[in-house]
Amino acid sequence: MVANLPPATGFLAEIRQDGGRPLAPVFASLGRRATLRKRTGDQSLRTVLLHSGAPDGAHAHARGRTLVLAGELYNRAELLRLLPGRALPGSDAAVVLALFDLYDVHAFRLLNGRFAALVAAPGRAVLATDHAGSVPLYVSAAPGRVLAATEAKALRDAPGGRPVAARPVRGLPGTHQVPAGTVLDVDVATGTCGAHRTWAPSPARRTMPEEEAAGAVRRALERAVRVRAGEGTPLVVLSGGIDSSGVAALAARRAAGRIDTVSMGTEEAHEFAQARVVAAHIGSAHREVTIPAAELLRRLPHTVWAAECPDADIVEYLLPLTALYLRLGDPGRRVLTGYGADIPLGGMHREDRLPELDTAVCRDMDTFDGLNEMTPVLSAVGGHWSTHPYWDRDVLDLLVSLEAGLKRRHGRDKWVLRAALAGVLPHEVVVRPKLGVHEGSGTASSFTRLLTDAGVPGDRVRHAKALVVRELFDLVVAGGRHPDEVVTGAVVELVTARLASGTR
Ligand code: IOT
Ligand code: MG
Ligand code: MG
Repeated sequence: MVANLPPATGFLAEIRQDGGRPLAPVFASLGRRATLRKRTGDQSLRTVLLHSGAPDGAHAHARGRTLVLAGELYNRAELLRLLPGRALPGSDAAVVLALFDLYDVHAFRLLNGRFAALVAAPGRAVLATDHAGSVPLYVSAAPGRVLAATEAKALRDAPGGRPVAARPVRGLPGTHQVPAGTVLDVDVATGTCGAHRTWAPSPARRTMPEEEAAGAVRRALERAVRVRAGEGTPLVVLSGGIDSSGVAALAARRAAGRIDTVSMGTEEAHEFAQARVVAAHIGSAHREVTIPAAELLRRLPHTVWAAECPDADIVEYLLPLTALYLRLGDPGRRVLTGYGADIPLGGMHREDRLPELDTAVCRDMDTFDGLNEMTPVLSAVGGHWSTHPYWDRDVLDLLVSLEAGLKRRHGRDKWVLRAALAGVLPHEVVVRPKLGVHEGSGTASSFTRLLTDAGVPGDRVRHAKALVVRELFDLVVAGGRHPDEVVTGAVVELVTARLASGTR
C-alpha cells in the first residue's frame, strides 16, 4: 500500500473536553487540508489533515476509537499476518487501529514505518512516533485538552500545557516533542501522561563473516528500497557517493524499476561528474540543478522553518537538500535519499581506530533524537514526500549492531556497505571517499564566507553559525514569522553586532 504519496503527511489534532477554540492550522508543509470531527463520550476530536488526495486513508474508526496517521508503514505484509480472520484493513491507518485493538500501546512496538500517529479513545489520547521519530510529533497537554501536531509551529498559540515526559521546544512553553520510538498515553481529564519506549538502538554488537554481513546488508537494503519505491517512478536525490548511489542502483533493479535521479550543486562546488557515472550505469533519467550560492543562503530561514531544528551543523546538511526540494517543480514526487547511512556506519568521522569509531556511532545514536534531520517537512515545503531506506527499522538495527571492524575494514570506511553494493555499482563508485553534502555543494564554505565577510573572526565562525541558526529558529518557529519575510543577511548582521559588542 505504498502509493505515490502517503494519504496524509501531517496533522494538527485537538482532543478537548473543554470546548475551547480551535487553533489555526499553520504548517510549512504543502498539501491539501481536510478537517475531520468526531465525538466520543464527553470529548471531541478535531483534526486537520495535510493530505495528498485521499484523506480517508489517513484515519480509521472502530469501537469508539479514532486513529490518525501521517506517513506510512513498511512491514504491512508482516503485520497483516497478525490479524487472521479479520476483514483485511485497506489503509495503513486501519492496520494500526486493528493492531491497537489487539495490543493496545504495544502495537507500536510492531511497526516498521515512517509515521506519527494519534489514537483518540474515551478518556485517552495516545501519541506515537516511529522508531526514529522520523515524522516529528509535538504535544501540548493540559487538564481537559490534548493538542498534537507534526509541526511545532502549529502549536504556537496553544494555551500553556503541563510538563510531560518529553523534550520542551525552545521558545514554545508547554509544547513538547514526543521522543523517537515512544508512545505517550495521555489521560485527557488530568493531562497526565505515561511514556512507553517502543524502540532503542542496540548497544550490543554482532560478529559475522565478511560475506554473510555484506549479504545481510544487501538483502535488508534491497527490501527497504523496494517497499519505499511506491507506484510511480521514484526520484532519488543522488550525490554519486556510495549511500545514495546504492539506493538508486537498488531502486533501478526492482521489477519494472524505472527511476529518476537528481543532483544539486552550486556555481562553486558540485559532484555532478560523480553522479553522472552512477546515472549512466543504472540508466536513470538524470537531472542536474545548479543553485547559486546566494539563493542557497536565502533558503536558510526556510530550512530552519521546515526542520524546526536549532542545531547549526545539522541545518548545514539540510540546507542544500531543502533548496533542491524547493526547486524540483512537478509537485508530489516520492523521493528516496541516502540520508542517515553515515550515522550507524560512523561515516562522518573519518576515524580509523575501532574504539573511536564505535564511540562515535554510540554518541550519534544517542543524540539524533530531536534534530529532525529525517523530517518529511524538508521535502513537503516543495510538495514532495521523502523517505530514507538506511533508517528503515530493520536496516538500521542491522547496521548499528555490526561490530566496528565490519564498518572500518581493509582501509575503507563503511566497508560492509561498500561490499554489499559491489555487485550493483561500478568499482570507482564503490571505493569513492565520503564527501558530506555540506562540503560537496559548497554550503559550509558559502555560509562561512557570509560570516567572515560580515566581520566574524575565523575562530568565531562556528559559534556565529550556531547563533544565526538559533535566531532563525526563534523567528520562524517560536516567533511564527514566514521565512520569505526573514532576510538571512539581516540576521547575520544582528548576530555579528551582538558578537562584536560582546552581548553573547
Ligand atoms: P551525505 O551523506 O553526503 O548526504 C546525505 C544524502 O543527501 C545523500 O545520501 C543523498 O541522498 C543526498 N545528497 C547529498 N549530496 C547531494 C547532492 N549534491 N545532490 C543531491 N542529493 C544529494 C550528512 C552528510 O554527510 O551527507 N548526513 C549524514 C548524517 C548527519 C549527522 N547526523 C547526526 N550525527 N545525527 C548522513 O548520515 O546522511
Ligand atoms: Mg551519506
Ligand atoms: Mg555525500
